[in-house]
Amino acid sequence: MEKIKGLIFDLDGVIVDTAKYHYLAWKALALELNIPFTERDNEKLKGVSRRKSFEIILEIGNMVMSEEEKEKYCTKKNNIYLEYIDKLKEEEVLKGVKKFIADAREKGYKIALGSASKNAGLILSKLNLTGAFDAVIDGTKVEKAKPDPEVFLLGARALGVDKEACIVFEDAKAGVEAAHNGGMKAVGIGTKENLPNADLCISGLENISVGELLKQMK
Ligand code: B16
Ligand code: MG
Repeated sequence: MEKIKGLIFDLDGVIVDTAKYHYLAWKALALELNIPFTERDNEKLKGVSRRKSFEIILEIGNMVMSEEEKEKYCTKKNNIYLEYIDKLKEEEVLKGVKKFIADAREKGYKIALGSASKNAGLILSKLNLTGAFDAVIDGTKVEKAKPDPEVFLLGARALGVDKEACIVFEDAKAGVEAAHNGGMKAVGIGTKENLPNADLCISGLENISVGELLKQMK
């Protein structure tokens, strides 16, 4: 493995558990549309863009909608989601994340965010994490959704690091695939069962250093 110089982190499920707020917002919308939508269905939306998420929900309900209507509902969902994000607290940063990133940065690694969310900037600022990243690539900067590697390739470029010298931290299957499609290794945050293709799976960033992690990946 080439010497790793850049670390690229997904947001939802890696830095903070915003999936529960996405769920509550989609659930409210699904209820309005009379579509049965469970927490299990919500798993399918992880790492997936807002529009694609809504299309998956419409599929569950066997519903068809015009592009214009879809847009209207996506905006509605986002407004509900933003009410939750408004109340987001710094304490909600997942355990070990701040220390892991600060230590890695001190050791000279470049740090980027690679998220599908168009709200990533707002979320980072709510969590007091804006300054922790050398580059932030989010849903406002990409055209193609994961598993396309665009978000991570732009991340590597923004860090000024070769893509082969970057590793990605991801909690979603589509994200692991996106990393691999970009020629990068992926650390799965979760279980091997849920992320069978990840190069290494860990439960979270607590109690592990970047050095230890890279050793385990060899
Ligand atoms: P927004 P990630 C993703 O974030 C979420 O996992 C996914 O559920 C959400 O639909 C997507 O962001 C878009 O979010 O509606 O805020 O633009 O995991 O790529 O950090
Ligand atoms: Mg995620």
